[in-house]
Amino acid sequence: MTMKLETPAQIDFSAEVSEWIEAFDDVVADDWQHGAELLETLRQRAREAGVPTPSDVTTPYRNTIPKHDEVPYPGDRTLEKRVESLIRWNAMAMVHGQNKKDAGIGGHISTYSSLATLLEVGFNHFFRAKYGEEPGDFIYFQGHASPGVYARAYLEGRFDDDRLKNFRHELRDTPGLSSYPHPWLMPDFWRFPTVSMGIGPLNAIYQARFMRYLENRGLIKATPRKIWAFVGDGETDEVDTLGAISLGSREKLDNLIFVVNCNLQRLDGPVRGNKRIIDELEGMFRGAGWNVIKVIWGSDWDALFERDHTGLLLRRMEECVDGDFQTFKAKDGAYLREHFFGKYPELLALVSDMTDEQLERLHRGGHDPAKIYNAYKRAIEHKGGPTVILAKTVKGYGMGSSQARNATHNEKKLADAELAAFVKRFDIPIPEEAAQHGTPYRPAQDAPEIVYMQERRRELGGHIPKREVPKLDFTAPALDYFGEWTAGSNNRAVSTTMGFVSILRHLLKDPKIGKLIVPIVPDEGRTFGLESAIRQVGIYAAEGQRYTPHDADMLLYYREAKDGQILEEGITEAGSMASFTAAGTAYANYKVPTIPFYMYYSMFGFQRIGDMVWAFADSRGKGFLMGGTAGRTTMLGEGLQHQDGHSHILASTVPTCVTYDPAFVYELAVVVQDGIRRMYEKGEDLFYYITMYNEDYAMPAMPEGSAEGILRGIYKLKPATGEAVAQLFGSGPILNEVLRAQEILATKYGVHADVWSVPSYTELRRDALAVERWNRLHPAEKERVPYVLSALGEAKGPIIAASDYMKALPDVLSPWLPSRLVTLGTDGFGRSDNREHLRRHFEVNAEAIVGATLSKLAREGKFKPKAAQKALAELGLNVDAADPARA
Ligand SMILES: Cc1ncc(C[n+]2csc(CCOP(=O)(O)OP(=O)(O)O)c2C)c(N)n1
Ligand SMILES: [Mg+2]
Repeated sequence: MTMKLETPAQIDFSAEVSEWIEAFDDVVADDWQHGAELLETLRQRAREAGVPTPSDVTTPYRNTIPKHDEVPYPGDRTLEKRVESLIRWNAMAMVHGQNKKDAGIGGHISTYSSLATLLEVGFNHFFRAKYGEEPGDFIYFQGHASPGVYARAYLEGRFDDDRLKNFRHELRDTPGLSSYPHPWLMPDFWRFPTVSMGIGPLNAIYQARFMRYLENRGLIKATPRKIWAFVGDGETDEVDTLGAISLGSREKLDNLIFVVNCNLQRLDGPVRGNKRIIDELEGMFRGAGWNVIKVIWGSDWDALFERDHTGLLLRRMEECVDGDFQTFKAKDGAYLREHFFGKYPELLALVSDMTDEQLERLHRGGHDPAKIYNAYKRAIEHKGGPTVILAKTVKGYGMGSSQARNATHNEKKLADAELAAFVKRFDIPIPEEAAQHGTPYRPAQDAPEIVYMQERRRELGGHIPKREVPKLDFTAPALDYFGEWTAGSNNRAVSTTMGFVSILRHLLKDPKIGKLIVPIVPDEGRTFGLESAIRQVGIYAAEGQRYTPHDADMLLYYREAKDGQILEEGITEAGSMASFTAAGTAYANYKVPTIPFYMYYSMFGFQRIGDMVWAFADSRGKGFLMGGTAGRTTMLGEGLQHQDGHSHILASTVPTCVTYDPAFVYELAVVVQDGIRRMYEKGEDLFYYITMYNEDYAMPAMPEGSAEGILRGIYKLKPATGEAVAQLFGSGPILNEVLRAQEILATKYGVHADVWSVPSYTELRRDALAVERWNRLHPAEKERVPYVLSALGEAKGPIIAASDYMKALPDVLSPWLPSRLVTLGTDGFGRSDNREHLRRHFEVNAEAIVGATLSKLAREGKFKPKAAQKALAELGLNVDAADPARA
């Protein structure tokens, strides 16, 4: 039976509501966290009772931490302000001075000016450089705020004047300062490259997760260490920035703190002119389960809020969008009075006793150390998940007429009058003339403010940022350790992928280095046959396995464990790459030389996450990228999107990436062994890209003495049975087509050719370029010979190179093989079909290789042209087919 309810308007709840509120206030007055718990419990109860309780993801446009819950600021505000002013000046002077000297050299001043207080509170009170013997907090700085980080290091005495003067002058005679955070360029300073927007925050999330992984696997001690990521509000436009935030809450990463510098602007103008970015981000982060702390208004607003009993001030704030807030900061106090407070007489009255200057100086929360301190304190104390601090700031803060202007991002120089005003405002004791030239200023090391800042850092364990690489203490397994894989497969048809997985399992079992291996997969473990490894070492799961897997009664069940070793990332190549980055830099960041093997669909590697690979290289990352299901014609069936014929070309663009395209398991074993040796035993800053295939064939035993050739990029695999008049190059599974072509050429056409395996065109080219450079710079010395030429020696005749990649790959050798090289490759879009048809289509099968050899010999007068033409027909080559490069 349904009862007719009275409409709420007819019931007067007010007395009851007051009672509830009073009771709630009592609880909160005692402990706000109890209040939060009470509300949560009530909400839960309501849900059980069927009362709809959609919870808000956004809250009013005010600070999350109310004034009465703040703790007093523990630092010396005067000295800290002094230090901050000096840093502001030096950061600006550095950029300004450099652009005056060298117009167009660039740099940014407005970003740091918005970020300064947020960083300084961290440097003075939070960022720990050490936790006992363990490394300290990790800080991902906004990349283009680096002048401020340099300026602080300068005050700390870490850089001298010469170094500062070489900001963006890295190619001068004294060491420079790189434009942005680059461990490659400043390996003892920067840890994390961040300036490609979105990469810093994404890497920070996976770094936090990797830290837990190392703790849960017992490789490092658990510490209260935090990862701080300073992120631009414009930077949150990048999918990379927000795309993985749910991982933070899912994995309960309370070691992770994002600070979003909400200066409401990006490069061109407002981030959300017509909305409020802070509201948007609050909703997203809270929805994703993060603890959100908004730091919107500075302390001087508190008094206004207190005096405003009607809530009108908040209402006025919520009427404004970011475009308005930006305008208020770009204009003066009089404008704010008229256009913000002036809308309502009550608000005008509220500020009637304040001067325009006072109104102009009403700070935003991100410029108020007390507000920031309280937010940071709550963030580090928060348990059970990550925290984001949304701090409202002013871009170009203190930069006079540039402040909060749309164009402020690209401001490099201030006008003379503005410089004078800046120096005056921040009380920098240098003459006007010096100010105009951007002269840095550093008080003596015994000046009270310098003593103070140094003492704060001493207290927190030392200077930050700092990157240190521990002394090497690693012995790589020797090649005979891989004997099972260099011995061949005994005619059993296997793929290089299967070979690799068994090598990986062997490494995982190793009593010494096994625990350091970090297998990473983006939901492709089964594609690569990793089921047995999943059973062997388990999938990492911070909470263990809270369910009984349906296949629990099977041998190879889906095993998740708290100390599981495999990082099963799900379908996120970007996330997997971020894990690869954390693991590949752990040798420096955690002093634990983990060896990541990231196995993925080669097509979804370099072309998908290329910028992250670049940052990985910049970070001096080590490890193995294993591009599986590679090769445009070897990956059958899947078609255009999956068939990779260019990852080796993309990989070749990364200076520290060593690439190999092994045809046989023994080649792969040799490469993996040498990779571990070079990266971890010798300490070379390299990483490896190795392609793996899913085509099964018998793996031969390693020919005696071929290791050097494999590693350098070429060796003779199968000499001709008669006198060779041509040379055939192959790599990956296409090498089998080359071997078949050798056979056809000899038996059908009486043409003898040597077969060469070329596991790395890229390494051969790099060697040849280096040799050539040396020759160019030493014209009076005996000429050196590139490895590819010395390996070829007297080998005669044209060279036909067939590849499962674009022709551009073998073509990298053409400068050294003039008029000899004919390249067959897989330019063009892939197709769904089987290997036989794909190789015919792309003209990389044995028949096409034979045809190309005869054709080239004919052109050289060594084979009858008509006979060559006839042979093409016999071989079934369709000479009128459309060019696959464009088909
Ligand atoms: C991937 C990428 N795209 C573009 C840029 C160029 N860029 C550098 S800073 C910037 C604006 C940044 O705005 P925001 O994140 O809000 O930082 P703010 O300077 O305002 O603190 C842009 C577009 C870049 N560095 N990386
Ligand atoms: Mg911004």
